[in-house]
Amino acid sequence: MTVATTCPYCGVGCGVLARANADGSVYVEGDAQHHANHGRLCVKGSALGETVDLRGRLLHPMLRGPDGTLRRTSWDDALDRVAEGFRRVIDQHGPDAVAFYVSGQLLTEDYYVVNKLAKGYIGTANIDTNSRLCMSSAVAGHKRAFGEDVVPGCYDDLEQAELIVLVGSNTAWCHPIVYQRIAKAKEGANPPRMVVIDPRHTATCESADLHLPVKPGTDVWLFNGLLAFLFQHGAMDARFMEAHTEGFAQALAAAQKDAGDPAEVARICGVQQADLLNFYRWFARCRRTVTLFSQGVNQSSSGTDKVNSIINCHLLTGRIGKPGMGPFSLTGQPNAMGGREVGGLANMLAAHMELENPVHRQVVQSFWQSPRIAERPGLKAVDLFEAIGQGKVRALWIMATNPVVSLPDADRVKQALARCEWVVSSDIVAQTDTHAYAHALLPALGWGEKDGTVTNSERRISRQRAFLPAPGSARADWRVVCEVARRMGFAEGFEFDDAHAVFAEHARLTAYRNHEGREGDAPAAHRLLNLEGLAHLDRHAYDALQPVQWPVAANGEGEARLFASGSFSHPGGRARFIATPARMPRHAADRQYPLILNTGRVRDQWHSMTRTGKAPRLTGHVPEPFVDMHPHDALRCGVREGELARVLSRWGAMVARVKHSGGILAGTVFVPIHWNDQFASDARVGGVVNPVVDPVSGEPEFKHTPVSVEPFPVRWYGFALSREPLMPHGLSYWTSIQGDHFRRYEIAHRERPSECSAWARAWLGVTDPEADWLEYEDRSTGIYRAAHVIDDRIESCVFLSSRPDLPARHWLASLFVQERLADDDRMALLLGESGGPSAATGPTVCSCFGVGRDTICDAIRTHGLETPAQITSRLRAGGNCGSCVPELRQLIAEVRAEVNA
Ligand SMILES: Nc1nc2c(c(=O)[nH]1)N[C@H]1C(S)=C(S)[C@@H](COP(=O)(O)OP(=O)(O)OC[C@H]3O[C@@H](n4cnc5c(=O)[nH]c(N)nc54)[C@H](O)[C@@H]3O)O[C@H]1N2
Ligand SMILES: Nc1nc2c(c(=O)[nH]1)N[C@H]1C(S)=C(S)[C@@H](COP(=O)(O)OP(=O)(O)OC[C@H]3O[C@@H](n4cnc5c(=O)[nH]c(N)nc54)[C@H](O)[C@@H]3O)O[C@H]1N2
Ligand code: SF4
Ligand SMILES: [Mo]
Repeated sequence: MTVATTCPYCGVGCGVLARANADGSVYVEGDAQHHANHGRLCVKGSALGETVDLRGRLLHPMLRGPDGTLRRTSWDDALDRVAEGFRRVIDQHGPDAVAFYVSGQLLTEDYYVVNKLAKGYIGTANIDTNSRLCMSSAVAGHKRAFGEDVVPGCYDDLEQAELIVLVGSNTAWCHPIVYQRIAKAKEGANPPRMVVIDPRHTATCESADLHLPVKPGTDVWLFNGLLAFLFQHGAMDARFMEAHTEGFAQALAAAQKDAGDPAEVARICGVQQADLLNFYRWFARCRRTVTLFSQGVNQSSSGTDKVNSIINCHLLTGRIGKPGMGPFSLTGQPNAMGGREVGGLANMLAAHMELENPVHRQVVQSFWQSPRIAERPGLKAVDLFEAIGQGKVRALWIMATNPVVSLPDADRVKQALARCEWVVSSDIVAQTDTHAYAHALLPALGWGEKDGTVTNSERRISRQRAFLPAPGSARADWRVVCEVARRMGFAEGFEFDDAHAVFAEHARLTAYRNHEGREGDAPAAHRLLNLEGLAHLDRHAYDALQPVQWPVAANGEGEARLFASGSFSHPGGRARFIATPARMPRHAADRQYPLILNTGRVRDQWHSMTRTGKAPRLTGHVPEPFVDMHPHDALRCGVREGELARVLSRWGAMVARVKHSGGILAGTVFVPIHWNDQFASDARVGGVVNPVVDPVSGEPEFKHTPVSVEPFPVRWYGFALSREPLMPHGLSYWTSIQGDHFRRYEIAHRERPSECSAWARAWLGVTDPEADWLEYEDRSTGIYRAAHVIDDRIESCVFLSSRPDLPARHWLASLFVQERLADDDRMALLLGESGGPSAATGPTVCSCFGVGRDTICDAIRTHGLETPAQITSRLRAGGNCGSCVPELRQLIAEVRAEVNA
């Protein structure tokens, strides 16, 4: 049966139609009825079917025994032990000695019950989430400006805008369907202008009319400068400001102080003054302007000020809540928004009520009928792990997040967890870097198995529905929380039969005494988050729920845009300008650490790769961890493209392959966040990142750490492809990559094995002297090649060289899908090159059809192709999900430049 569900990756929140086929495969396609995507899916969404198999899944509860190993146990035992662990710590050290660290990848129902358990029953607000690392600056900025955490606009605004500004957002790779909507609008009758503000030249810049490569961390200058410019040029909406805002004088004074002179702003931001003024003029002129922002804004020691400096410009021009305009925070995770709605952050209560507000506390407690209510804010993520390290927090339940990978100063996180008395992790996979420190593992239902709701960037609540059976003894996270709550003696509050019952309670709380706890009697004196129209859904209606944007009125209608009437959630109903004095990032580059480390995402991987790392279709685009640097810096550091380098900071170090994308500013380097100890020897960038946080939101400064880069000396390079997993441990460098019918290992080592043959046989596990073993060695050039063949089918192969220039992996990979090796293939294996025409395809660009860079460039050259559509019609590349279209555009430009040169 085909079900309509929602993609579990990014906050675009695309609708997916999914079905389990009789042969065990899973079919997915975009849901044409879903408003977020109208039938489209990006490459990650399209590959969802390849990620739901049970390889690597955590299927049963596990407890760590006295000998330190994890052993399977029954749910009863595990739940008793988890409850006992928390109870013991609370009895001895009080409620604030326990904590929950949860995730924007939980469903709203999961989030609701765990927040209720912590704040209403245990009585601690020590529940924080990975959304602290992601959205908390946006939340704080919204609250300061609007009085409530509200994204005012909707995706339709993108199609109605005249100007789209993307700040600190690699939308093409991280919110691909939003990007495709913008790209499509740009091909329409009234194409919007598009400006990208990002220190890197990313795929997102391919459709941009203007790219401002700002110096990292300088956005507040840029937007303060814009505010001053708009004021100076009379571009404000005085009536709107007068009637609906306050605080302008202070904000303007701060802006003029730092950024009154565009020449000075251009200098500080490191951009051409003419470009800066173009942007300012376009902004001044285009009433229908949407400013989208993401982690280049939020993940900064001035993240909240960055957000407000953007919103200030929208308030000045009255561009908010109306079609085609508004500040637009792009949500990272699929349900970061839902988590914010239920209050799953250490400084919130529930249903957009405030922890510090005594009326709100009373409202929530009386609704819950709970024995207590947390009275003061709990610890935010970075502080929480600090407190764990100090022994102040002694029991921790981690849910759907991988803090050893994703927190800053992540080696300290390891130390903290190692000290913690009682660490529980609920996850869907058995092995993660975090699980090495857990005492109990609880198997959760994953996407396709679980059932509930999520809210996307435009406030749209959609159902995730199950279409797969629960594997092993995995259970829904909310159910596990309720079981533990019951065992801790809190039965009454957690008697839910199904996800629907949880959702209904959450919806009722949003509507409950909604007008209380706000000063004044203006129409704004209520919480906008109100799901009144969903509070009385029966089970059937919940199952049939169509995607709807909150607030949801009693008649079930949602609202596309908020604040259109100019009435905001602050007492008195006015929006607030916030004075945002510009500040440089906390740690500056110095002689020892002269480069600035920027971190972020690549197109085809999701965070710590527990799901996307399984899909061969997704691993070809960027197979290995890399450090992207400017050739000048590489020269200075003594490292070369394709070789390995160590990236070091005051906090830690990691190793990755040097890359010159051409899109990076001198003085900065970029490292992706995805690789960790499950996939590489030493590529966890979180260990290098400084633990600086924004003073208002507590969000870490992930985009700005001073580092140095140095060669990682090795004597030989190599790779292996093997049908069976190999153990690469012990090698100086390795990355493990899932291929189609094989695993690939990129390796390097300090010492060359004295006997390559013996070493290779041992590593590939070929002990039988009679085995069909092909090998070739050239000692003068340090080249060694070997392959193991079983029944004429390739089983594994290994290639070593003293230089990183090894044969193309793509044609070797193709041998693994063949049933029989031809004689030519045997010869080619030993020669290290394919005889056939399909030889070098280059790294994957189009993951859907597996089309490589070299193939595409050849076609562009040979056939004089000029548009992505022409490439698609020749090679199919770009014709499915469209995620690679920005890169196709880039390749066309590159080939053209090459031809013109
Ligand atoms: N493929 C993929 N997509 C994802 C995810 C994923 O893991 N993989 N994760 C999802 C999640 S949770 C999130 S939060 C989003 C993140 O989505 P994005 O925020 O778009 O992604 P990032 O790569 O973290 O960073 C965005 C950009 O900020 C830029 N930047 C760095 N410093 C500055 C600065 O000082 N000023 C400005 N203006 N820009 C700066 C970086 O160069 C980078 O290109 O992606 C979501 N989508
Ligand atoms: N250096 C640096 N660090 C960063 C960032 C950055 O830009 N730079 N970005 C930050 C941001 S924005 C984010 S959002 C974080 C993300 O960082 P994390 O949250 O640590 O990353 P994930 O790999 O998504 O972790 C999700 C975990 O939940 C598991 N899981 C999946 N589905 C379920 C489920 O239904 N139930 C349960 N219980 N578990 C499940 C997965 O297997 C995985 O182990 O990283 C942050 N860290
Ligand atoms: S844009 Fe891609 S990852 Fe994001 S929700 Fe849509 S299909 Fe999923
Ligand atoms: Mo995120």
